[in-house]
Amino acid sequence: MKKISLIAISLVAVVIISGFSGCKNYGSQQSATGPQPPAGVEAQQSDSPRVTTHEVLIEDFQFVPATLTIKIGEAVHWTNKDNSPHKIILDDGSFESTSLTNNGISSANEIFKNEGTFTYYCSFHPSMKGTITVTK
Ligand SMILES: [Cu+2]
Repeated sequence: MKKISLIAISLVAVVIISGFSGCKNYGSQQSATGPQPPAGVEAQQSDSPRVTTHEVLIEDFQFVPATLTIKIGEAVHWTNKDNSPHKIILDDGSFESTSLTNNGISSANEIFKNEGTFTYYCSFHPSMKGTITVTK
């Protein structure tokens, strides 16, 4: 019994540690298999080798870049670099992140499945705004 719970605890620890170290490790592990992304796309940093992920940093109470154009099926990954927590909410209500804690530890990921212009803001600081345009 003790052994089983020890294994469970260490599994949880592995999940937490790999979560904290970001998605970059994932990408390097799976490079041997799966189709290669088309040349010229942005760095792969998502859970899936096939999803192109665009990075948005939250720095000095701003989204950097504040405007972004992506294609349907691509993901946006927000990383909080501020000491203050932030929380991303899409104006249309289709996505709401958790409260992203300080110092770049916490991040959020969203895959955009529909074409359109999506505006978002920080629920803690509504003057922080960003726009994602999704094209075919
Ligand atoms: Cu904020």
